[in-house]
Amino acid sequence: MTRAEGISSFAGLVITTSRPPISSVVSSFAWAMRMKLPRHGTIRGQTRPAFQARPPSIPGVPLSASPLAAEVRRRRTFAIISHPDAGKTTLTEKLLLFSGAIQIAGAVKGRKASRHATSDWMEIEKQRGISVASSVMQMLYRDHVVNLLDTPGHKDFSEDTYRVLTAVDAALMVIDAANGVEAQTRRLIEVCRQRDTPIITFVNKMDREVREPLDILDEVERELGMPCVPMTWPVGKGKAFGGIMNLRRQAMTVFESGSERRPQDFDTVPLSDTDELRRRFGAEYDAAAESMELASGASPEWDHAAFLAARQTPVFFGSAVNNFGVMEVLDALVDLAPAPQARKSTAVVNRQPVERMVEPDDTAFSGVVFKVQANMDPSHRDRIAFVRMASGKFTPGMKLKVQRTAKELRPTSVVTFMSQRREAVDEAYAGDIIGFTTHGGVQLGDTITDGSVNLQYTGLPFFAPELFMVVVLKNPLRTKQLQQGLAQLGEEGAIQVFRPQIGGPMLLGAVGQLQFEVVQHRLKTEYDCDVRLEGCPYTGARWITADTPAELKAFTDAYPQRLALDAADALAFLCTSPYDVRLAQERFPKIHFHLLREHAGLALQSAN
Ligand SMILES: Nc1nc2c(ncn2[C@@H]2O[C@H](COP(=O)(O)OP(=O)(O)OP(=O)(O)O)[C@@H](O)[C@H]2O)c(=O)[nH]1
Ligand SMILES: [Mg+2]
Repeated sequence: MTRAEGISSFAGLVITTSRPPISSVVSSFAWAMRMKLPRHGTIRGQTRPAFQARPPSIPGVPLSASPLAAEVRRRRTFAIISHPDAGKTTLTEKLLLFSGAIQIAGAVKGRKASRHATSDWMEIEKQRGISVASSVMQMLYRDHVVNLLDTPGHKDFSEDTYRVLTAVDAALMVIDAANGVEAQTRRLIEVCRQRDTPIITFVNKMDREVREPLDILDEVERELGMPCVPMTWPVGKGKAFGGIMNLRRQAMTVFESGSERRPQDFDTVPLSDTDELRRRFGAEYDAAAESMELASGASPEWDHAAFLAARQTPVFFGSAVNNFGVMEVLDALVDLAPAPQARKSTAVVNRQPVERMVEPDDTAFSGVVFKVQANMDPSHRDRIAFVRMASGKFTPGMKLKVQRTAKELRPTSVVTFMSQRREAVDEAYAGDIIGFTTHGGVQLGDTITDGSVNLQYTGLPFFAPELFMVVVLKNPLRTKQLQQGLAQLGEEGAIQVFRPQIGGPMLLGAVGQLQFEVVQHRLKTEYDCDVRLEGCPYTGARWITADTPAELKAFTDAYPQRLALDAADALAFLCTSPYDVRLAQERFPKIHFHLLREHAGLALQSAN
């Protein structure tokens, strides 16, 4: 295929594809799914606490359903989100510990630590003590299958976090009690709100000198735009942190520091025993009881349906590093968070796109690739495609199909994850995340089915990068390895890789500066390629489509120096200033300039 044919066939593909109206960058995440309002499940207690042990059933899934529905009902899939350093990875580790999935929790920071956090497995994460990529973990807890996704907080890696949010049914938002709602948390809240993702709030680091709980609650409420319902309430903070009052169990759990403790090791005192509480915690107890009274008076009663519709958030307090207040969150995830819901897909019938809701207990297997990760296991050196299942049942040996290319897949080993530890899957259902080895042919955003249905999920975004660097290889003999490394890291979405049409060195495009550092580091450690990154004049890119091949050709002939193909072979126009784009638009009014690319260029948003 010639270059011109490649471009026009790409353009043709886009034109025949329907695209949802996307009005803003953020709204593009509001992919298929909108939470269905449950018909039941509202819990209203007569007196506080209004939080009861278990909702009568999981809304949205009838109780009398098939074995498939029963499996769906016991699944919970959620992401842990927040600004950097609020304690997501620490909390993840403690959730894994309490569910029995790991024996000893690793520490996030500290180069001396012999054990690192399970979810921070990359070399660079261990060195810096930050999460660079999302990780997926599955655990069993109280007969429920809990799929947990730890996300990176740093804004430079936010594309990964946004992709994860398309794959979950609920979010656990971690707030650093000293800092309140920080900038990146605010952005993530916005994404959750666009998709009506239910949010559970955990206020962390109560063992530090932090802000007043009422103050934090007020801020969360304002930023979230939804009422908070406290489920636990702290007594004191920092050195005087006494513990948390559990409004559900009507007991106070007494704080003790240390990361070795299990939930049963903490002392408890009934809330009715006020004399004892006053004796042990003095003025701190009185102040806490008073502020709790105020908070309860100001917040609405617990309403499960409102929570599922993202109109209310339950709030928990604790100290993740001290294993404190964590069990309450794990129980809430099982008791309150929704089971997998129906997802909107598009099927092409008579060349026309038709919307269809796919129920999680539909028998046909379907799912979306929301993450690709190379070199998770140094001894394997392979690439894993992560699929969030939306419907059906997976069993080993099953044939799968990539909807975009209609190619068949016969994955030999399909796994679930304990971070980098993989276990063979016996069976998996909607909500589960399964991974299979890919040797190319699978892209981020691909819909995978068992071949019995014709549908496509959309909603996985790629943003036009704003930072660009040229890659210069220090040792030219490593060219092949560099090409392989860049192809694989580009496919992962770790960075965007552009091949200029006129040839010359590859360009890297990023949303944040740290992405460059990570890619440089990974090229060296994973592909043995020493590279230098040099500045270049580009400050933006727009993906290009046209209605006819002739129009596209006129444009590409006019700007041969400015065109590049990305990892999905989508054509992009590189610009050195916003005026560039405006000028090009004025010259070629029929060309479409897109700020967002969706999966494989199947749908694009026009720049205004
Ligand atoms: N004092 C105190 N420190 C905590 C607590 N929880 C976490 N930390 C510390 O906060 C730091 C950041 O914790 P992480 O779990 O790495 O935070 P994160 O949200 O995963 O950070 P990113 O992945 O980089 O966004 C670490 O040094 C933790 O030990 C807590 O309850 N109390
Ligand atoms: Mg982390």
